[in-house]
Amino acid sequence: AASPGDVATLTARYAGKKGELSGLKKQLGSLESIDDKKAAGAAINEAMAAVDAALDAQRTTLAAAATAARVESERLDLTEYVGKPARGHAHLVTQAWERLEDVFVGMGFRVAEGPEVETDWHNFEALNMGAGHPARGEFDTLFVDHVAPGGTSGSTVLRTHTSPVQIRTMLAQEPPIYIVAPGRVFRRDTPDATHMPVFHQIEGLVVDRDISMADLAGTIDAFTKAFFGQNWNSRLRPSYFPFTEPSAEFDIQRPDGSWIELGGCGMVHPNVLTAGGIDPEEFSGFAFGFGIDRMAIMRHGVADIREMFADDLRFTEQFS
Ligand code: 2NM
Repeated sequence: AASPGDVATLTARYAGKKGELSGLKKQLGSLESIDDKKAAGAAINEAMAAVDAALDAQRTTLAAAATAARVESERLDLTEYVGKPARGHAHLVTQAWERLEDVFVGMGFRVAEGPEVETDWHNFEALNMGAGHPARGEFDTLFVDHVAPGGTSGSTVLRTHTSPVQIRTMLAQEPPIYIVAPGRVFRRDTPDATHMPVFHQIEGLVVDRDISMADLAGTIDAFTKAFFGQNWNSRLRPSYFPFTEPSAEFDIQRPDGSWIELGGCGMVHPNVLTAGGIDPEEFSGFAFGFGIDRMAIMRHGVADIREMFADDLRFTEQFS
C-alpha cells in the first residue's frame, strides 16, 4: 500500500466487517468437528491480528512520511541571519558627528542647524563672496531651480558648506555666540577616493567682545587634545578664505610627531559680521571648519571615502 487510500482499500478488503477474513469466520459453522472450528477460528484471529498490525504499521509509516514532506515544503531558510549582530549601530559618519558634537558641547558650544537648500545670499553673498567673486568657482555649486509663489524666480543652491547656518545664527541672536554647525553639504564633484558630492562638515563660530587669534589657536588646541588625546598638538598655517581675515589652515600632530592637515579657520571678516547684523567695531569672532567624513576615515584607516557610502554590510559592520 503506497498511499493512505491504498491502506483504506486493503483494510476494507481484508480486515473490515465485510472483508475476506470476516467472510471466513462466517463459514466456521460449516466445519464438522469442534476441534476443527477451534483451530480454524484461532488461525483466522491470528491472521486478523497480523493484517491489522501490518496495516497499522503502514499507516504510521505513511503519516510520518507525509509530515516529513510537509515540514520540508514549509522549511524557512534562516541561514542568511546566522552570525549577524542582534542589534544595529550608527553609521561611521554618524558616530564621528556625534562624538564631535559631544566634545564641542563639553567645551561650551551649542549645536546649530539650518536648511540644506539655501539662498545664494546666505551661502555666498553674506560670506563676502558677491556675484562674480572668483572663490565661488571653487565651490562647484549644485543649483536648485525654484519659482517663488508670486512667479518670481529665486536663486537657490544646495549649501556648499554649513557657513550659512552661522549667518542665520548671527541674524537670529545677539553675541555672545558660541556654536558649532554640523551638517550635510553638497558639491558638484566626481566621486573619487577622497571626494563625494554629498559629504559632511562641522563648522564653529565664536562672536564676543575682544575675541582674538589667540582664542582661536587655544580653542583649536583644546579641541585637538579633547578629541584625539592629550598627547596630540595643533598648529596654524597662513591661508586664505573670503570669509575670514586673517585665515589659516590648521594641522594636528600625532604623538609620533607627524602632521596631518585637518581644516581651515580664521577671524570672521568684518563684512561677514556686518551681513550677520553684528557691529564689527563692537564685536569680533573666529570661525573654523573641517570635514567629518575625512575625520572618520583618518580615525579608522579607511582607504577610500566611497567605501563609507556603498552600503555594503561587510564594511559597515566593522565599525560597531
Ligand atoms: C572654514 C574655514 C574658515 C567659516 C566662516 C564662517 C562664518 F560664517 F562665520 F563666516 N563659518 N565658517 C570658516 C572659516 C569655515 O572651513 C574650512
